Amino acid sequence: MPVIEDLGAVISNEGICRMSLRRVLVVVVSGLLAAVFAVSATGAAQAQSFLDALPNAQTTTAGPVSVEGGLTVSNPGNQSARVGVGASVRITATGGTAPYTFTASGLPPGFVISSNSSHAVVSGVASQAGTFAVTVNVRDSASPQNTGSTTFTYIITGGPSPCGDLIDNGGFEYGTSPWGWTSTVLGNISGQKPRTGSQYAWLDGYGEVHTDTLTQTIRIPAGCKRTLNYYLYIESAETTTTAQNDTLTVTANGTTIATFSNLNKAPGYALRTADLSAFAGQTVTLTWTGTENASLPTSFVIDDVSTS
Ligand SMILES: [Ca+2]
Ligand SMILES: [Ca+2]
Repeated sequence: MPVIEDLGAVISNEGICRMSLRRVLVVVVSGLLAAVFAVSATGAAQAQSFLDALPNAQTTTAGPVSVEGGLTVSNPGNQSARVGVGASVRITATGGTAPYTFTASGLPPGFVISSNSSHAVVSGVASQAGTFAVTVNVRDSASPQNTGSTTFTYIITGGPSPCGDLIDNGGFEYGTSPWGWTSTVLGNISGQKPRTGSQYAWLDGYGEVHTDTLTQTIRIPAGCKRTLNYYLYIESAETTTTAQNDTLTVTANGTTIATFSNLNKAPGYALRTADLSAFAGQTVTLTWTGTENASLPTSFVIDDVSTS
């Protein structure tokens, strides 16, 4: 019987194979044909009794891959992902009659199944930690229709996302580590005010030729599109409305991501942001460089640095 030979090639797990085209239930044990019953309520009960009577009880459990009419569904194995981080896995159907229709149940919150005629993708950004038993069902285009399914476990782990705030000590309240800075930039310096807490970074403000720097090196995980946030207060004695005599340049690994000057002076701290998405997967040194000319001081005051 060529049909059964075909089945023997695709079944590696014990269980019941429903062959709707042939109208029989085939019981396979250890990959070998063990019994055949009619497709009916009576036949199914007989098949179950047959399996229950086998000495090894586990043979009554169907395997992770079901087969009907030669339709098989790939099993991707158990999956894992983190809350807040995108993940995806592909499920493929073979045999039967394409195109196929896929549905899923038991997906982790935040995940969906999408499919084309030959395969499906379970993907999303998990919103909840836990262990989720996922079942993917597939129907083919035969008449009568064949169905198959596969099950796997999705383990979602919580905790802080690796895409969270990558800046350490962004408010400068916990000493100076891991910041790099030129002399007298960091601390509770008389003459300016912190935005929060008691510490901040103060670049320049001398009214003479002078350069101050502030740096921190961060590691941006692959796939994490981050934005750099910081609060900047620019105070200047410069009165020109056209000349950038004193400047602040912000760089990421030497690439300029923001520039300011005495022309941007304004009362109070203002939130500034810069796109770091191009640096995903890299170790990035962020540098604020303040440069003054020979007269009329400009202060660049920074507090509450973060990434989001
Ligand atoms: Ca602070
Ligand atoms: Ca100046």
